[in-house]
Amino acid sequence: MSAAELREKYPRFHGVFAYPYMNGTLHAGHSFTASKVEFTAGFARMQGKRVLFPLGFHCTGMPIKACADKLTDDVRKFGKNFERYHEEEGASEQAVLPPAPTQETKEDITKFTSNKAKASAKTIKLKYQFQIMLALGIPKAEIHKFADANYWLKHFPPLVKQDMNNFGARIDWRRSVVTTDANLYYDAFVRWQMNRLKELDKVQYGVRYTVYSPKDGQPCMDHDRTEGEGVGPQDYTALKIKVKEWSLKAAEIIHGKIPEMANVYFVAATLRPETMYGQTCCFVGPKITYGIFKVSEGEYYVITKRAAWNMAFQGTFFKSDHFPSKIEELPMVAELPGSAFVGTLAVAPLSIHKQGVRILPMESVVATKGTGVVTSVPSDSPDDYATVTDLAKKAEYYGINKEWAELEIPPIIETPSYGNLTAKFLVEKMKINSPKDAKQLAEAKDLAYREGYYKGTMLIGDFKGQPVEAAKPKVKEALIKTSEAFEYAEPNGHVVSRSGDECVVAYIGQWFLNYGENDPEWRQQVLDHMEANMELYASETRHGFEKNLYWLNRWACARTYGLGSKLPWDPKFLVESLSDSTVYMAYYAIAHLLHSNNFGDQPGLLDIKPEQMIDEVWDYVYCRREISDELIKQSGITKADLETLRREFEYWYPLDVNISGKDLIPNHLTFFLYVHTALFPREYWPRGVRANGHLLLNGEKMSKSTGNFLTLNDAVKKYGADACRVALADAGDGVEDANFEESVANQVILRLHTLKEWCEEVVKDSSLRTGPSDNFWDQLFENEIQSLVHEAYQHYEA
Ligand code: ANZ
Repeated sequence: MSAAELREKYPRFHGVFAYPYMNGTLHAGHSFTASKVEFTAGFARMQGKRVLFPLGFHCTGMPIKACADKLTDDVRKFGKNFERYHEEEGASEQAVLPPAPTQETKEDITKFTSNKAKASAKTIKLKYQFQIMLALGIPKAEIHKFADANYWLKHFPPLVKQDMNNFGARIDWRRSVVTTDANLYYDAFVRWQMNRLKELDKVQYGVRYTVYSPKDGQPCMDHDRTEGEGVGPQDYTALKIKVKEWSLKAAEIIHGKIPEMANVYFVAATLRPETMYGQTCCFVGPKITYGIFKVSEGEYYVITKRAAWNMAFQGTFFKSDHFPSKIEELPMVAELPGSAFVGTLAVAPLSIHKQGVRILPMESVVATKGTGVVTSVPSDSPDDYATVTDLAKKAEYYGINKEWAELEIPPIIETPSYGNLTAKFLVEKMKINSPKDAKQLAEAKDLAYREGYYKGTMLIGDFKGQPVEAAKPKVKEALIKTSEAFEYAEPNGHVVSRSGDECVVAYIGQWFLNYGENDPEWRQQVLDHMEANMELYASETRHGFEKNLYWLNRWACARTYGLGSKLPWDPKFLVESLSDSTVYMAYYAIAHLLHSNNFGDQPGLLDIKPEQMIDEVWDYVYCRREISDELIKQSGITKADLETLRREFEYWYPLDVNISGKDLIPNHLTFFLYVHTALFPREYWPRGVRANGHLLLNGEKMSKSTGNFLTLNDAVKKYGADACRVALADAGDGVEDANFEESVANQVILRLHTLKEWCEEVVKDSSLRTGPSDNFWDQLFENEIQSLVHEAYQHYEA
């Protein structure tokens, strides 16, 4: 009998929710998602289906390791039981700690949700990791054990299991596993995936700009961040404007710090290299502090420290195998305020003003953007036009020579709407009177940029006559070729890693999964499958996927820091947490045959050892690829056992539904579809995804720091499993936010209680009729019940 026939004859249901991360126990949000699988699984069982609802424990990635490392520091600093920590520093913090998910003794969590606690809790930041562990309800004497990352893997899974059991979930725990090389079977499974993806050219290597944490010494992707989700690298052209003659003040300060013969450059970050012909001066923020950094014996850059720190990871000061770890390692030779540079004469590449342009002050320079050095093109930048006009008008006030701000402004770009001096046109038309009109200037800048880029034609230079869109990259390339500029990138927003580090952009070699536009066939395959064969329950989910498939690009799939499985062909890297979690649902199908506990150190039903699970065995089980006798012999697994593994997989696959919060559509759920289509035969591609909204608690956002927070353990203790289940079922069904109302849970307790009492009374009531139930009223009753059953059925099916 074929697998399809078997599934037909013995219908089954396989549903999962994204396995939870083991740095804590489950909160009500997890439980909400879990309840969707739980209810679907329950319904499937009542329909007579065989049901698989498994749950694994995700341990891959940075957070556990980062917390463990912080605890190691805390123990070193304060002692094993933190006895050297001075209470008074933390006394006020203790008073408003968030609720304690693993604190077995605490019954009443309402005090944490009082408004008073909320208001003050907002301001609290727990400084040390051991304090956070205390807040999680870990007894003080136990906390030092968590300095060993592996201890987390032992500690949390049993608690999660207990909580889910108390909740009444019908999970098949024989299928459980912890990820990473803590379970060697799972480790082999991950290696197999990565090997096959590489063979299929879905995993590639390349050098690129990536948001990076200097402290962690590795890329910092969305999931590794506490701030700056979605922020990526912004590319600039860094233009080298060479100093010809220092201002008196600057000359004084740098005297003796830079060799006489060295070239010093003001490095300006620009997005519009094509306008460089029109530079008339170069701006610095007078109150911003700049550093002068040594690039080589004869070359120095004037930029902000922040920009230098980014450049440090892009090959400017250090090689990629010697990245610095502390900002003090930057080769800074002098530090001075922008005001000191005013009047300096410097040569701006491509500018028509060959004799040089002046460094001038601009109040609106942003210290945290680019290099803090802004080259001025008043023909095309409204900000620049407004500033030079103002400088010329109030030269005396600014302490500059008027003519420094009055260099000729040449036309650079012809545009249909604004003529050939776009900035002048817009500033005058919009009646912008001062460089301080920030809002209007931003609007003008946007108009100027768009008109110039899409409709402009070059009036000057080597690419005269060409559209700006075409000329821009060519000018950039030419400037880089002559070493008058180089590429510079920085995060286009503030990014903080989970380890608390301010991130930069690094230019580094990386392994990545080639999702997105660079493999259009792969992307189309996912789209087609989704449109034709998947149940997505809500149009928002479909749109979410479509949008993300269009947008999502290469994904860095390896890291150097954290927990995980090693990349088989480059073992200094670990597979990152979203990349080892794309097809684990297939692992559940056979997990119990391989091992009988989370760590895989007790054998499963087939008594196979992890090292026997060679890549070809996984191929045989999952991909309908045959295996040679020789390889069977090499693996040492019998043909019969191989067949058992395959049969088990082919019965439980394809997966019926993967349920998760909608925030996982842009990453986990999309990766899940991509990798399934790459590795498995079409018959085994997923059949459904259900995305749900975030769960609110009593109508407000759940958050540990505000105290509006409920763990599964708390909820079940407080209301009992049944009332919790009803309240979760009542919370909501769609993609919009759902709401767990504690008052509903309370009411349910009451109703269930009343119902129970009523049942007991009726059973006890000896005055009621006995005998066959066949008269008219019996039939009416029967009919009423049937129609309710029918109605319920339809709701479950929807
Ligand atoms: C030359 C130029 C010509 C520019 C032109 C614009 C128009 P966004 O889009 O906001 O990123 N800039 C660079 N660093 C800056 C800083 N720290 N503070 C203020 N302005 C800064 O803006 C990028 C542009 O803003 C850059 O491109 C630079 O001016 C300026 F017709 O360079 B431009």
